[in-house]
Amino acid sequence: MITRSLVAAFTVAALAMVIPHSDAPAALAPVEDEGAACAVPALPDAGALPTVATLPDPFTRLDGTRITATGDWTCRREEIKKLSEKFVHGTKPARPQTVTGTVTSTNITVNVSDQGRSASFSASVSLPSGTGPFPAVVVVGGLGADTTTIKAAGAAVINFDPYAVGKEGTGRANKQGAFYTLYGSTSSTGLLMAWSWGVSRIIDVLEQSGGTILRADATGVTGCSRFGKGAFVIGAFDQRIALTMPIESGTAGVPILRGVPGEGAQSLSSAYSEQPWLGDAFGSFTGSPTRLPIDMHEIVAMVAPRGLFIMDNPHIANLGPRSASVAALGGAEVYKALGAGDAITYWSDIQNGNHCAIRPEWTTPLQQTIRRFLLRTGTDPGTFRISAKAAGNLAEWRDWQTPTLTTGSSPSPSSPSPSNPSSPSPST
Ligand code: MCU
Repeated sequence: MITRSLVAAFTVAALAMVIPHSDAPAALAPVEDEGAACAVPALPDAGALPTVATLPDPFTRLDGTRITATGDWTCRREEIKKLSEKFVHGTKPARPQTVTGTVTSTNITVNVSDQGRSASFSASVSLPSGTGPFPAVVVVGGLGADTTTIKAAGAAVINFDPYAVGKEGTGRANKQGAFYTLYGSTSSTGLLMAWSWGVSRIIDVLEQSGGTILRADATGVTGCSRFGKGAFVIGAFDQRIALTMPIESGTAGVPILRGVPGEGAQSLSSAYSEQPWLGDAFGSFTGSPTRLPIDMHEIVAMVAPRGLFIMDNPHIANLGPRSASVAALGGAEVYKALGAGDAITYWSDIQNGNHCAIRPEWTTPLQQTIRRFLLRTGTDPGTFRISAKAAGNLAEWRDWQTPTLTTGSSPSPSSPSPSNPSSPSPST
């Protein structure tokens, strides 16, 4: 089956071959996965992985060569995506055979079917004042998101109940929710990726709706705690999402997996067994994250060059805020290499230590990132405001340096073409 995203990726590739990057049309529609057409080599076997104490080099391909051009990132990112699916999160299936639905000023419905199985879910909508169509922020799970500021900045709120797509409280062999209705209750895909799939289907419906109420090309996502883990994965795995804003996500969210044991954060085995958030395959790595050929700085990098605003809490060691700062700093190296160093913000410099509190320190950067990446009326640069209480040191975690990439694509068998970063460029 040739999926829509595959077709779109080929279209992007074909256009990019004839249109130099700088002249590419700004309005080229983003796709869920720009690298879907990349030829990714065979992934390593779980049993044959070397132990590597430091963070894997995001710029080194599976074949051992390093990328040299910005356009190479599309296919390197695809490798990271596949590694994450195999070892950490579980597979995100391509868009199902049928996606239909409706968008009104109060509600979005989504109907999906694939291979004879069908499911539906819905999300409520709350519009800001003014005249649409509006950009929208998907609020996952309703916890800790400053919806007053989001709406005051001019974005609608889509209240997404992730449990409709992937329920908590089930065993790994009995997963429930719309995702598992389609792909089976024994699917090895974890809840976070199921939630990601659900939000991607909401965006499919926004696209089909013609964007008269909510714009399909200006979607953000946020959520706190377990829903921050979700917001992170949702933003990483759909390149149509223009702004990703995880809050206090904790273990299995932003923090580097390799840093969690030393920091005394919620242990990997605790997070793995508390809920099936991560994929089943992660079960063999809870005691040995150093065997993983990937770490969360690369999930940060998957968001690049799109808007990313990571909010964290240095007052709760259980959340792994030091390890989260290392993930952000490591992922920011990819942002820098792509010329988008100011599209990422990490902010843990906050007073109130209550988990998922609405915080005054985040009001202004929240407004600024929404204006820049969703309304596209602002240019405020992102910033790193790391609390001294939980400041990680990237230098202790890496033995690679950040390359200076040439613009465009280097000749490489795994690069189909120069890619056109269809998400907003840092200067827009
Ligand atoms: C930080 O996210 C989780 C944490 O991983 C869990 O151990 C705890 O039970 O719940 C947190 C959360 O989602 O709080 C609302």
